[in-house]
Amino acid sequence: MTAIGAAARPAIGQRRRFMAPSSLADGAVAFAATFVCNAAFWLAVWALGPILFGWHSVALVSGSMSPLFGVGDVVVAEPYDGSALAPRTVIVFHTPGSDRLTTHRIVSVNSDGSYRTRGDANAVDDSTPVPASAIVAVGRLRVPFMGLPVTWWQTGNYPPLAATILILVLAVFFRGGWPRDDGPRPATSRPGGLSRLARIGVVLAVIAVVATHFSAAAFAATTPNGANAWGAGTIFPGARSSTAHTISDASNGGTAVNASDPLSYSGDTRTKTTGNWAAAYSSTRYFELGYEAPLAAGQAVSGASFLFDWAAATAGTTVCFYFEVRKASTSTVLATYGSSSSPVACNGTTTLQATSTPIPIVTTTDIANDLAIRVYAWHSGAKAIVIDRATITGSTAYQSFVLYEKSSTDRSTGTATTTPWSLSTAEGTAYASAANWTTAYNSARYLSFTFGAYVPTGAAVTDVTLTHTWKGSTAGKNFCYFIQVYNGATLLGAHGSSSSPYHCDSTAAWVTDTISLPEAASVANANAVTIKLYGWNAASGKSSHDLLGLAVTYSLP
Ligand SMILES: [Ca+2]
Ligand SMILES: [Ca+2]
Repeated sequence: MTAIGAAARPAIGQRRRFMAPSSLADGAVAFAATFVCNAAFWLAVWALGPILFGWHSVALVSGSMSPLFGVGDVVVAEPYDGSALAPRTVIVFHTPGSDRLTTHRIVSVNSDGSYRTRGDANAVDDSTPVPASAIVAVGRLRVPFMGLPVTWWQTGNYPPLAATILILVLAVFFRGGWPRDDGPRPATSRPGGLSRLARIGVVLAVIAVVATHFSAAAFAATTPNGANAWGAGTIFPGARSSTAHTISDASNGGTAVNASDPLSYSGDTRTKTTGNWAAAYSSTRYFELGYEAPLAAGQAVSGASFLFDWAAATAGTTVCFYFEVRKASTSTVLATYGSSSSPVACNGTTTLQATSTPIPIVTTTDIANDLAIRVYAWHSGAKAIVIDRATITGSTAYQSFVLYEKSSTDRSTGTATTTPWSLSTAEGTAYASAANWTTAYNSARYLSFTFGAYVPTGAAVTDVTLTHTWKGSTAGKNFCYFIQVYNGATLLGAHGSSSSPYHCDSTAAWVTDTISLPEAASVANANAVTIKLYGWNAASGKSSHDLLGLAVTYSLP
């Protein structure tokens, strides 16, 4: 081995193949080369060694997990044993609809046991839930840079790959210092060590393995997908819920009265009037809607639009608006349509004006299932506005859909008032029958509730369940009811009867009934459920209905 600082001046007339540098430079070269060799060796051990024990080494070829994991990093992952995983765990899983694998982080656990995932750098969750059966491994260790040769190889980026190979070869070659011919050289660089030539051969062999076999085996099957939406594909079994927004109230025994959600349908003479707005735009005055989440996750959405029908409440004034699309769960602004200086529309009359504004930010059902719309309006007369409809429409590969509100917050005055849609949640804001019930069953007295259509064409429907939270008017006096289930005018089934009510309760406290509706377990029926509720009240009082939800369990291969 050429000792550092041991270079001797060659005899006069002796030719030298290499120009001998100074001792200091010679030592620097040896140090740098040794450092590169050792760093490469130990990184390789950490990145590849676990494979010998059945673990996985995953080269990241996208930045979807940055900043913690960068392109070219290797994630060393332990084989998945099927146990329950907690949010924030990094997992390697089969990409839905693809033979590729993805490395992303668990965001939450779905009710059906599947996992919602997201790349750390992505703004939204992955569109398709990940079932446990699709999980390959659980990330345990990050090894920086070791996957870079693979990413270069796979992306055809050969210059840095060639440069890296050259650097490694030179590092091995110069690891013992600057080569000289100033004396007899030992056969090995050190006792028991490899010759430089042999070490170069080893490095080239390792690189060849990494670039070919490694990318084809250990890494090729683990190519992450940086995208967060995989488009339409398998719909995993699961229950998706919606609530009734259409109410027809015949509790008085006469003509049924439309008592539907004022914000869900246009031209139905049912509107919501806000408070008084300011004459100019104010960032603290808005009307915000949160929407229900009735769609199966993981589907691509096209043609999403916000339908907003409104008018000034006072003649001779002008009202303008623009809006933000927000992620309901975090209130993060996803996109803004229009602005205070360039409104989406202005209306100078008290005649309802319909607007339909495309919201292309809604590209997946995951986004659609977590939506809020914040409408900023201003009114030249600082008066109220009237809203006839505020819904979202769109399409998946299987169907078109309409999203209805879950609740609305009116902050037109600068002070917020939140009003849940009465039937959307069981929180005490309830729908009360328009009239007092009679003390005995009367076939002309009923409430009718109709649900939206959200089950994809072709789905296998395995369960339909109605959840009904209700109470009577007076403690000590029974309120009784039974229901009939319709598809349009077609009676599908009944639960209870006038002689054998489905449920009677005299506590005047909230009661929740969970009613299985096997007669509605088809796509056609589940998409057209109307519940007709016949009631009678020993106190001759009203009834209150706090939640009327329909959960449909289905899957689609
Ligand atoms: Ca309306
Ligand atoms: Ca309620």
